[in-house]
Amino acid sequence: MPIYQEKQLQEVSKQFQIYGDILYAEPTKIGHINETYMATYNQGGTLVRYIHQKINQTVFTEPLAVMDNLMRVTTHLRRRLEAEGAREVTRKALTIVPARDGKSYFCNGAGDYWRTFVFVERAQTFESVQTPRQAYEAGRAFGRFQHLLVDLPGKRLAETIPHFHHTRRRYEALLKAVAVDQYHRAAAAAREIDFALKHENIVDVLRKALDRGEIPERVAHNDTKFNNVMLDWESGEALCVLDLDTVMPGSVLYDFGDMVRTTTSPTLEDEKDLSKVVMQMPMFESLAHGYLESAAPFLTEAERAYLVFSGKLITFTIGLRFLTDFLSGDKYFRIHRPEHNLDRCRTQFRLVESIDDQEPAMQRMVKGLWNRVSAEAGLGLKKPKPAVPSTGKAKPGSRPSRRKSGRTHPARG
Ligand code: GN1
Ligand code: MG
Repeated sequence: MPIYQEKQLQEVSKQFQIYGDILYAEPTKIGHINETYMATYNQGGTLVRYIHQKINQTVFTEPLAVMDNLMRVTTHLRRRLEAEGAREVTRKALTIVPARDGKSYFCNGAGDYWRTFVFVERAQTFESVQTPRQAYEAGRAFGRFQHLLVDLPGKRLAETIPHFHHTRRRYEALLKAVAVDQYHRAAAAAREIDFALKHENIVDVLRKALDRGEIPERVAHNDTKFNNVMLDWESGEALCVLDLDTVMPGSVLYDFGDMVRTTTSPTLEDEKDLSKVVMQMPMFESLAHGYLESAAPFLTEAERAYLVFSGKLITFTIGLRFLTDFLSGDKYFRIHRPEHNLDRCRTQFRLVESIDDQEPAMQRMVKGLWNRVSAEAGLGLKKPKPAVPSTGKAKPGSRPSRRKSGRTHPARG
């Protein structure tokens, strides 16, 4: 990871409308793509923190489009929250600090694009889910995010990474990497390649449903990893979601799928002991419960029908991407050890198997939860009756307590 010299970062920091003297800046290890620093300033005797981030232009080739999307999305979120009378809005939607010239970014002489965010204090992110309550909060946070953006005004958002969740294209990219085998790694990944080939039958399902209009295109986050959710130290509640560079037209199912991938297994994304990788039903139940509660106002019956499948497909798709990157010399995802991307791929594929094994039970769970959530919404908020008829027994989903406090570790930015 090319770490910026502190002196250079100090120069960058001066370009933003921050009223204080920078004391120090530390790189944060979160995320595989951008370069992120948490900087501490002395502002009139009080320490305040900001995030400075350099956009990875190999991945985001149109940084201006990224920043334009980001401004539109964060402005809209803030307006909607203010209209609701929300408190602590700067903890609930990312706030972009303008550059000295009023732009949302600073571009230096080398052509690097930097942006600055207000640091959300007394909150933190986690790499893996510790409790069902956290899974519930993640589901609720992203469902709410999607809901707040349903009426985003203006033209269609830019596609910051075209065909981002286009599984067929990801699959073709893998085939190409296998054929070229530039780094002579295909032999080491023979089992994983075989797994990918055996699952070709799932690659087109969501794409086709979108193409025939069965499910709508919507503004989606597209990178709903659990570590992109900020949880309040005290209440454990989700405050806001981070990492908005891939917010663009897509499907809410891409988001739900990536939540299943990152909240239901107790393991990290690169766990080496595959026996520990498992889709845990209580986590899925809480995740789906939180999500359905906040997405109920807009989610269609067809979207609900694909929720479980999306978990399998997106996990598979990210697995394809890790595998392709491994075969292609680890050019895309930052790695911290040899074969890191292969380990990540193995974890994804193991999780795909685990979801596969439990798919019918997960489907029943979603149906039961929906019956409950929509009935509650119908009683309390006078929502329309659910489109899905009540079938069988509704599972008694454990609605996690909203009171239980979260862990109180220092935030890492
Ligand atoms: C990347 O940088 P990070 O960790 O937020 C990637 C996601 C992957 C994820 C896998 C722009 O996200 O699509 O799911 O790694 N983001 C981009 O951990 O490619
Ligand atoms: Mg990201």
